[in-house]
Amino acid sequence: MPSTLEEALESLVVIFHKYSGKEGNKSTLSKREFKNLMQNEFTSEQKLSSKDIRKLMDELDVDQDQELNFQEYITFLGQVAIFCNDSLQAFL
Ligand SMILES: [Ca+2]
Ligand SMILES: [Ca+2]
Repeated sequence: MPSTLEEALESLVVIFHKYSGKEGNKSTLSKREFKNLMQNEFTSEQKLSSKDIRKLMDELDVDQDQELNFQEYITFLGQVAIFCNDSLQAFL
């Protein structure tokens, strides 16, 4: 039986492909795919505007090919995880 961490990692991969396979290159996220992912998978009250999402995508697109590959996506999730950890520390 997979551990909680293994399940979480699998989810990161599955969610990436759920969106990356919608159009164009099946193994990268286009701007539209990334926007859909952000809007559907991040449910915090503070929704990012389309403009914010575009800006974020530009920052994350290290090789500037206008798509997010898995490496760029996971770097982003790493940053989100660090942010969550910092927020959590404030309550400990
Ligand atoms: Ca794609
Ligand atoms: Ca890229």
